[in-house]
Amino acid sequence: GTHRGTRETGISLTRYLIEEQRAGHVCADLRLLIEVVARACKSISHAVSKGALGNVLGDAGTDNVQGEAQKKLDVLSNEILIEANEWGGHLAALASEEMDHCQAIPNVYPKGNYLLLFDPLDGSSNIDVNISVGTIFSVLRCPDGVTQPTDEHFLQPGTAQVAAGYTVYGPSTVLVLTVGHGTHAFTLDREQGGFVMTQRDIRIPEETQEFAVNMSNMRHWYPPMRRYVEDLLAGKTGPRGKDFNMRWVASMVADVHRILTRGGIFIYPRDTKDPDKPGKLRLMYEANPMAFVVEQAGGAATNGYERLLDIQPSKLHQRVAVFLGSKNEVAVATRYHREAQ
Ligand code: AHM
Ligand code: MG
Repeated sequence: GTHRGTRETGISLTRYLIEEQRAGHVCADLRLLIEVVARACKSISHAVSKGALGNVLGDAGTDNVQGEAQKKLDVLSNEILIEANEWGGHLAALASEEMDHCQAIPNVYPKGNYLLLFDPLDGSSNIDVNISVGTIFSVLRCPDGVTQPTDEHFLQPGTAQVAAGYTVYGPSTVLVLTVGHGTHAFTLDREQGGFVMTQRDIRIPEETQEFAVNMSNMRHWYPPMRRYVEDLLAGKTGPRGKDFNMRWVASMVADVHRILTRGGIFIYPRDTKDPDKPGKLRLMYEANPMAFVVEQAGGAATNGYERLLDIQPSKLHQRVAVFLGSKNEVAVATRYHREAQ
């Protein structure tokens, strides 16, 4: 066969990970962990794509820890990820947006050195209308000497992530991954049953004329956020001197995937509707993994004031404001906020 250079696409996820191990970027355990997450995402992709035929649409009839109604597919995806990961020997514990506390690995299985966090099915309000949803995941190291990890051992800043990514279940299923050496995309080949690299070293354009935000919340926004978006809407003759287009899927994975592909800024700000909540999205399951992926693709991610990855979490289910995507546009949005301080 022909020899493929390591810079090419078309290689399997397995081969990419083995090459990363040879380069000293991942160890064998982390490689296996990522393979297991990818396998679980493949199962979730199958379940999602069956739709009404799989009897998986609709509500599960339960609430999660944040008091949100769970969809059947939220619960199923959570179970698939736990079942796939608990026996492999690479994890010390896992934590999910859908569970109150982290879950230790049962004693019948060997324990590994990593902590896995995930949002099993993000954007699940979109399931019943057949619009893209996704899985988001983040991997941390279990602190040295800790054999029974609890929630507090997960409270590490995003800079401590050793791997992160998401899988978007759209017209095709695409896994986007970083282990801290660039961001790469792998498309699920349904005939072969494996992920194949389709984009290597994704770069987010630094400039953009596209923003993503739920505009219906505008009246609840704080002044700097309102001023920033008003200036975007003012277009060519306004202070920004260019026209902006808007997109909002209401699935973070789909919105971030678009930004990774062609640039843009994704925003979920803090607002006055619920002044006690510092935003809607969760730092550990959504913001940090996406921030890692975006930074590794040359983009930026802040909470309007500081870099997301630098935030020291104080709670597992902590919420945060999110501004991420094209570097220069995130800098502008962050400047509006800092200047109003
Ligand atoms: P979820 O984790 O409960 O699915 O909520 C997160 C989702 C994001 O995917 C998306 O960006 C956002 O919620 C949409 O919120 P809204 O419905 O307020 O526009
Ligand atoms: Mg979510």
